[in-house]
Amino acid sequence: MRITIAGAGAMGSRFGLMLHKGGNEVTLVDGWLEHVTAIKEHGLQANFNGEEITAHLSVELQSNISSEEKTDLIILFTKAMQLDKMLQDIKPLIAEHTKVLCLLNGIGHEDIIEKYVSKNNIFIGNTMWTAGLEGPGKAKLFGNGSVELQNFIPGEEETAKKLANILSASGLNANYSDNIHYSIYRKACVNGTMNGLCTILDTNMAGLGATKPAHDMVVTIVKEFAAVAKHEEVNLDIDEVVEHVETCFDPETIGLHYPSMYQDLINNNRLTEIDYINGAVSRKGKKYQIATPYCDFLTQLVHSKEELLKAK
Ligand code: NAD
Ligand code: AOT
Repeated sequence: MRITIAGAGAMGSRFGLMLHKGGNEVTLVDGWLEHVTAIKEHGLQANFNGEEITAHLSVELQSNISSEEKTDLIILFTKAMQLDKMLQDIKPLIAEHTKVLCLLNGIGHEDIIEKYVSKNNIFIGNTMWTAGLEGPGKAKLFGNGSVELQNFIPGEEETAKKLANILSASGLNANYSDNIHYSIYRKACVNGTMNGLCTILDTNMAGLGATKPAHDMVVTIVKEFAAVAKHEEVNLDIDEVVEHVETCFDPETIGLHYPSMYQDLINNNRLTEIDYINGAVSRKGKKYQIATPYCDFLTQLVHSKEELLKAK
């Protein structure tokens, strides 16, 4: 299967590497020149569960995509604010049969994807895998994860199940979901609590979980997400979601992970996805006349920190 990873940073590298090891013909596409050059020259290097490995993957700069290279499956793994430009740049890869799977964190990416891809070819989901980059061409990958995905419109269930099987055959532990909007909101609650709070408090998930106010903050934020989701006919089970979020505190599993927002702002001085997570809930709250004070405040705090650090 010809698979293109559109956005080959930390997560794109993980998925690209695992799908390549699983025997697929994988091409990484990215806009970061130093990263693309490093992979071209030395292969994708990774510390993969403690072992140093190198994978010689095909890689292209997104501004160099030509119209002859149609692909079977595109997995989108940009940061949310890079998604529209990526889709514009990879238009030549999209044939009539090309499936597009979006696994970004955050809510509402389908509004952008629909501008470039016919609805029957769009698949949406989320992932509990994690990843980090140590520098251009070098990924750090540890722990376990899973993927949930579904067809965007009815009628493509069998294809969605096949896609899940393709990912699972490479160890990505993917499952078809019959209620992906629930699953996306449930994962957004993980990011809506961990990402902003760890970034502001300068800690990893285990560190946040070890503080006394963590539980109350998690409950309050999850309730805000749930109130907004309810307006979209997604009825989150608040207690279950809080429990799910709090499993991430465990230092024996993924508690030592610094969320991608922390990696962006604190490690790399980059702008964050806050507007697509807590900021999205704040905007929806205003539209639906639901108060979301913790999401509003956390969004403002992260934006202030972006300004103070002159993030780009
Ligand atoms: P990433 O920032 O590592 O990669 C996204 C893009 O940014 C790539 O094009 C990459 O090349 C570029 N980039 C990365 N570091 C850069 C740097 N220092 N300078 C210039 N460009 C750079 O993003 P990611 O962490 O792989 O996340 C992709 C999506 O997956 C996001 O929506 C994220 O929220 C989500 N996600 C991330 C994780 C995680 O553990 N990292 C887990 C689950 C979901
Ligand atoms: C994460 N992390 O989603 C993944 O870093 O943005 C991120 C992210 C799975 C479980 C817990 C946190």
